[in-house]
Amino acid sequence: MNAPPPNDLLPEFPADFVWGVATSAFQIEGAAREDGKGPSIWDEFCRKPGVIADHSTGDVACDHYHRLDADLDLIASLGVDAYRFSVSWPRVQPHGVGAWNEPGLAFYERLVDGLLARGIKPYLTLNHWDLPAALQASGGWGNRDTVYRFVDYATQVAARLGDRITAITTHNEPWVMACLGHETGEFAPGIKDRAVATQVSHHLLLSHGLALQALRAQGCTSRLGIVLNLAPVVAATQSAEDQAIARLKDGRLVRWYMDPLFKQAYPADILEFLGRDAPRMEAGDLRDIATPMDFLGVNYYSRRVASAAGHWDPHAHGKPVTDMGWEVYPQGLTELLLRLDHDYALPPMYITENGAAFKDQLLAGQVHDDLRRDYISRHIAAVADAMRQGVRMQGYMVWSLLDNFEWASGYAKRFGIVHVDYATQQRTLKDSALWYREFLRQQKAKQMPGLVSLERA
Ligand code: IFM
Repeated sequence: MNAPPPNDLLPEFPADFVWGVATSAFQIEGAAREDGKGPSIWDEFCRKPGVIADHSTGDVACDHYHRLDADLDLIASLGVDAYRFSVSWPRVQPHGVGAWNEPGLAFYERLVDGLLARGIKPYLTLNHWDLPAALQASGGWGNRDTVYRFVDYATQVAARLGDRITAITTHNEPWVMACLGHETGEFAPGIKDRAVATQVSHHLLLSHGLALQALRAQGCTSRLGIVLNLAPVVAATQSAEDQAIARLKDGRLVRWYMDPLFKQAYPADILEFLGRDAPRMEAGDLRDIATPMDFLGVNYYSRRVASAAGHWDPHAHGKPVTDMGWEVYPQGLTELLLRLDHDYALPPMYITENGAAFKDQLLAGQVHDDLRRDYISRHIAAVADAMRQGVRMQGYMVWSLLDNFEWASGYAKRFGIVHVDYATQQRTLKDSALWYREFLRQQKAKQMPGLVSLERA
């Protein structure tokens, strides 16, 4: 891997650019059955034999539910502006319909108030995949009724917390929920049916638009948006087959979500490809999906290389890869942002997730994760590159604050800038966290030299 840009070569970002760290409820909270929480589809999925690499569950995870104050102090110690977290729907509404669970709501209230007391902006995600299991029993996201249940849930959370939340994201990565959850079945709820998957994607998008309308109607002042996992998709070779596959994969990953959200239409080539598996829609759905947003969140990890010969393995092609086997390709982030900016009329964008899993070693209380530090700094440089070329970016958030439950990979893959010893739950700042903290300190020193020197005096 190339050397990262030294800190003093990373450009100065605007003073209002938001720097953060991100997590999600199921991946860190634990307390899976406490204080009235209902089961989610991930609680149930983890119990199926063979679906999680290390046979683990989210029952304890990082035990964040019981360590909230210490974890908030940890976040504050990094000097970030924002913390992106998600609310577990079954913790606040155990069955996804009907009664609300007061201890669950109170937990998130403590979380939000704790952030504000430490001067950190709360960025709340409503759905980071942990649908109440009771809703799956009646078809989950494949059932149009779940759309209306989600709107109820969104309005309840916003009524309770919205006055203190900077930004609300409806869904995190609908492509993952639809495709990995319902087409390949690698993720919860483990369904393998393309028609269901496309219907799920439509319902996720529709519920996003309707939730935005409902939140605005009730006077919610938080900024409202969605988070998509996006990547440039390039063909492995110039061959017509590879080009066609790249176009198809781009259509399913990028245009299938971006076009309805910003152009009020699904891409015609993908509708044709899907044929009988295309989603059933009602009049007005596309108009509702395209309800204007205040921001778009982009999660970026790598590019995709499409090949008619099957899976294109970056490692076999001599490319640097992370522990997930994903190519390290920071310039893909600049390419992606320029392309989105060119093809769509967008609100400002945030990088809501970016980071990497590497094999870390905790030795004498330290983790020298140079590869992760290099990854993060080179991606920050890639964001700056896009901004220099005119793209409106408002923030960058590292995935993830803590090592955590990496879905079907269990706890084997570590994405945190903070190491978690799962036996003791001890947290240790990795070198990447120390680097990020120093980078943010330098950014602020450049922007407010007077303030920083006064603080130091
Ligand atoms: O851990 C996930 C996160 O939940 C969603 N985006 C990608 C991350 C890394 O795989």
